[in-house]
Amino acid sequence: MSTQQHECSNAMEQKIHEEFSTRFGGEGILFASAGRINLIGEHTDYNGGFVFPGAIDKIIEAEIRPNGTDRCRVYSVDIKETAEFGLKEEDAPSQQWARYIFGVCREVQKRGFVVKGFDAVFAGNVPLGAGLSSSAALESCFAFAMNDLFNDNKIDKFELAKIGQSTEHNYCGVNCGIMDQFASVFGKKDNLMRLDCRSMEFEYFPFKLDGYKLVLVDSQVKHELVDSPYNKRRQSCERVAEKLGIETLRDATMDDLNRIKDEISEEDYKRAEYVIGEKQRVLDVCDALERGDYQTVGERMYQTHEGMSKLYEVSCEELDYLNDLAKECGVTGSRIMGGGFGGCTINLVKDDLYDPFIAVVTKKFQEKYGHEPKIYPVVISDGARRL
Ligand code: GAF
Repeated sequence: MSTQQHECSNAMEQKIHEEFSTRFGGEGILFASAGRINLIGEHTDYNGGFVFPGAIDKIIEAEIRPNGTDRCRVYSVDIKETAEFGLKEEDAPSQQWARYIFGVCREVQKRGFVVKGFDAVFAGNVPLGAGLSSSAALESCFAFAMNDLFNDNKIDKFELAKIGQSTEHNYCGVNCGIMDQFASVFGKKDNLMRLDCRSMEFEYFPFKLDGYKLVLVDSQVKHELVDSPYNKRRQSCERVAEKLGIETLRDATMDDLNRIKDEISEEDYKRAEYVIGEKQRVLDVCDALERGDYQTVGERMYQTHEGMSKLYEVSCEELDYLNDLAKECGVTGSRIMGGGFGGCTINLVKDDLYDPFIAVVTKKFQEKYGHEPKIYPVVISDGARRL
């Protein structure tokens, strides 16, 4: 962890603890979980394909203590709001942020595990709406805590990730795949993870870039997946898979798709074409990384951007502009990251190009859109944990 991050997290812990002792007296136990990046493999998770994420040093921390009742009292330091709720289905809180926590509690209970009343204070430094999965970080932090505090850690880690995913489906209106919660739960310092979202097998890839850096450039166009076209993208893929008589697009080839071209809409065709290409790109990037072939990694990243922009149509003007700037500066690879509709580009930049690239992108973006993009160097870190 960098010194800066450590100080920041200490300041956050201190603030959390002050609020906890003022509101509830005494102290609780600290838990944390992380946001994530994804090197490549977008919108492949719910299609049974591969993803290649890692947890990052942007985290959510929560201080939690069982309170001996059947009610939960939670204070958000960042939003400066309290939510109080019971643990039955009809007790859902009205605030969206609190529904993530309530949903986690309910999903733990639905699986036959225990949740009792607790008091909690939490804060985070995962930028909201930037495509870094602040919601998965929140879900994983509380899922991990409920497992630790009330269930002797009997719930396995995949189930913790699924608890977060089901929370999105059942309490937040987003029909997401498993990538974000998986990354947030399984994240390991200095390692990316290649996950096969059909078999759920995964392997850690030590993340060492020789002569290159990864950096996120945040357009600050807020991405909001709730009630978004995200769910529509997923429906397109499911329609095509159904037409092909397969479970997911993992098993589809371009030949298969072309066979049914006349029976599906032009839009569904484009969505499936993107997914079929993206499945292969993840595998190509993993192989290329092992050979130290950053040129190929970068090319695939640009191809993903093109596909997400033109075929999957989840980009926006600002992100396309950031991608163009990266290309103009000679950046090795750049693409929109995460679900889309705003947020960040992820950029693979040669060490000696890093400073000039950041200077150009900051200046030109500011000139065009009236505000600077935010820059986040990527530090691959641990996922959910008790501190
Ligand atoms: C969002 C979703 F939550 C993930 O499941 C994944 O589909 C991603 O968009 C796109 O790759 O982050």
